[in-house]
Amino acid sequence: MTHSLRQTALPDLPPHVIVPTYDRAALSTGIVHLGIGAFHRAHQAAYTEAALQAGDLRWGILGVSLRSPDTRDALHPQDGLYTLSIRDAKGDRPQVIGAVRDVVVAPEDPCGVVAAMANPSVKIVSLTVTEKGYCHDPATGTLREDHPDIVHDLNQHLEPKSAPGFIVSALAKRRSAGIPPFTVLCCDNLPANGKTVRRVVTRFAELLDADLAAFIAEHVAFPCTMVDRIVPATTDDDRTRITDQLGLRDAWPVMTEPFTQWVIEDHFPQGRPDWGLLGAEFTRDVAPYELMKLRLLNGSHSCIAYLGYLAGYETVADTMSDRHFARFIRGLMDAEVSPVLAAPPGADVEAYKSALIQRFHNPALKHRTWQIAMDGSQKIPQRWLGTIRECLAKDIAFPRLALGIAAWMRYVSGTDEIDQPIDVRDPLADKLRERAATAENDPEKLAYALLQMDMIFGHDFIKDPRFVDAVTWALAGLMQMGAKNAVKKLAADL
Ligand code: CS2
Repeated sequence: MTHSLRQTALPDLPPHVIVPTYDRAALSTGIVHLGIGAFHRAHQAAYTEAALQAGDLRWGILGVSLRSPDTRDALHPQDGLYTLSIRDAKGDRPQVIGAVRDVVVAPEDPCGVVAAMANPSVKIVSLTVTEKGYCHDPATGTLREDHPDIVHDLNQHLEPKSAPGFIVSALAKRRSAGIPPFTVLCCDNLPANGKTVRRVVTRFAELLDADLAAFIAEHVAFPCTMVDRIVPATTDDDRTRITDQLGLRDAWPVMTEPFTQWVIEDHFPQGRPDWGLLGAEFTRDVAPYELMKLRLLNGSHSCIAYLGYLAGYETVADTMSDRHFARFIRGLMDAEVSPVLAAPPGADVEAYKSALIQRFHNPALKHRTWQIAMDGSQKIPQRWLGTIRECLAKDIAFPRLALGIAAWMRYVSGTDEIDQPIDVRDPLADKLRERAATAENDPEKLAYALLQMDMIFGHDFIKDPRFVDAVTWALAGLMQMGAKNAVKKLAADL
């Protein structure tokens, strides 16, 4: 029988596997991380691991799952250890990460989570709760005061459910105990993520207690970040392969690519780990890095997700191996995104785009189009609409982005091109499907029905006939000829 990965088994691992060499028993918890999914474990935890390896043991991580017990159930028996495997065509490069001291499940003990966040050793509360976890309106970036979790948390603020609820409750507890506030570090793909979270959190606090809100506005740091690493969901094949390589069973290893980037606004009044040891970059202004990443990487990803899914491709790499798709995506970057992108000073945008195309081709990553297609209503504004708004202002055509929106519309209608149901995961899925159903497969009606979703599109786009026409035209073409042919047609006009 294969034994499980755990602290006492580390000496049994093959020598090529990198393992924590610091004294894990001496770690203190300096970071509480909300939303301990695969992305955190492949990104921020790996940067923190480098600081721990260098001997700064103040930065152990307490992981919090806001919903499911799965990660805790997998990692708890493993003493928090898991394998991070960097994969490309050459194979796996496994490293066992020791930074996560423990994982707790918030709904099982919300007061316990608040208490842990209020512990004086905690200097940073970081978050990867996905776009929808902030309970905000994606078009405006403001708190949705009618969100059921927010309504709950305002009534029962000592036992919260939402990320803003936990942060405010823990900050209130620290304030009344005279403990300085932690830094709130958002690591999600939101526009101006630190500013957005500050807005959401202070508004939530304002609804509870005006003094507390003023305190947060004055004393809590919310640095902006740009995070980048492609991390597909772990598959059973990954589990089996890693267990074979380790000779120990890892219930939840995480797969990722060689590339990693983290650009951070350096504002941490309570200190931070030396994430620069793994190459994190510190800057005063994250905004241009974030725009470049959200619009080029994530914007392309979402096009690949909807169009690739409809074309019958399972993964990003499969989609990109269709040369028409590869040309289409490069065309999207060159002709629609780049011309309106304010790039970071000194950035080589051409090299960045070429590297992205290469990353998307990584055959070792089984990054499902369906995974990226999730939660489109929360992603579209920052990935596509900013670019389109600027294209409209400069009279630049955006047929590929219009086709991306059309594919999203088709996707959220819930039926694919061969009449099979689509498992649409989105907080607005029901609303989107209901609206789509009223359109009876008429492209004009469908475009109009969905563009009226002001939570996504705001109020301006629907009034601009250039936008409405471009999307309607793309949708009509998509419905008539299918995703593969629609992409092929646009791939030809570079
Ligand atoms: C992806 C991102 O699932 C998605 O929406 O676009 O998770 C993407 O892989 C990361 O942002 C890469 O840094």
